Order: sequence, then C-alpha cells, then structure tokens
Amino acid sequence: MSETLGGSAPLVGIIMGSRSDWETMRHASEMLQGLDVPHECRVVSAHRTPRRMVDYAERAVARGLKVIIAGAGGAAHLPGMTASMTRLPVLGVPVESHALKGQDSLLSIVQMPAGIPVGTLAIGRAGAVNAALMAAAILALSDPALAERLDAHRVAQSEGVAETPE
Ligand code: RP5
Repeated sequence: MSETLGGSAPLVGIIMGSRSDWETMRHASEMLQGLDVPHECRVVSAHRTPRRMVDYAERAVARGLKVIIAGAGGAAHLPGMTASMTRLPVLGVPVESHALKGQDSLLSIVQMPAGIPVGTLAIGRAGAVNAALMAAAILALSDPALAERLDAHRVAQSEGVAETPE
C-alpha cells in the first residue's frame, strides 16, 4: 500500500484512518489505476497518528499532490482535519462502520461548518469509486489525455449496461 501506483510522482493521495479501511478504499485505488492516474495510498489516522496527519496535509502541496481522497469510519475526522491544513480539494469517503452502518461516518464527514469544504461521497465502495472518478475529473480539467481516458471509461460503462434484465 506504500509505493506510488501508476509510474510517476503521485497526483492523488489516498489516505485512510486504518488498515481496516483498505477493503473499501482499494476501490478508489483500483479506479485510479484503471485510468492511469499516479497515486499513493497511506494509513493516516486523525486519532491515532495525529502528527502523521498534520505532516501529510501540510506537505501535500509541496509534494505535488493535486487532490486528496480521505476515507474514514466512525467519528471520521480525517477528511475535515486534513482539509483544514491544505488548500487542495479533499474528497471524503465515509467507510461503513459496524455499529451504525456508516451513518456515523457520513454525518461526521458531510457536516463541515462553512469555511472548510470536504466533497463528501457515498458510504462505502460506491463512495470510494466515485471519489476516484471525481479526482480524475478534477485532474482532467488540465490534462487532455486523462480527459480522453475518462470519456472512454464512461462510453465503455454505458456500452456495458444490458438492455434487458435477464
Ligand atoms: C477509524 O476508525 C478508521 O477510519 C476506521 O474506519 C475505524 C476503525 O478502525 P480500526 O479499529 O478497525 O483500526 O479511525
């Protein structure tokens, strides 16, 4: 989970509060890999490794990252705290928790007070996949080759939808 995926310097940083979030967040990594977007994946906990979180957020711009995807579950402070320490767009993925099925994660991430935005996605796998697609769409604004790959992905997705249920 530690090396850069996709060749050159990472443009997207995928961070998550725990290794237990990887089962969800790997879907974001796989989507970025499919679109050939260089990215990295790290465990960075707002609660257990707060200094690692501060260091990651504060160095993100200088390291060349363009977008951060932050996944966390339960009292999910990671996306908001990270967003408070960088001007990069931060996309939050609520990981499905056992106790409250991710509703705690969702509400923790989505209810940011005015002033520090977090783009909040759906709970679980759908949110992870869509966070990757959103990150790619942001990067595609200034990357025509990626824009073409994103368009092709959408065409292929449409073509893959059957016309009949069986
Ligand atoms: C959060 O606590 C993590 O994002 C994870 O979703 C949740 C549970 O973590 P573990 O106890 O499984 O490490 O910080």
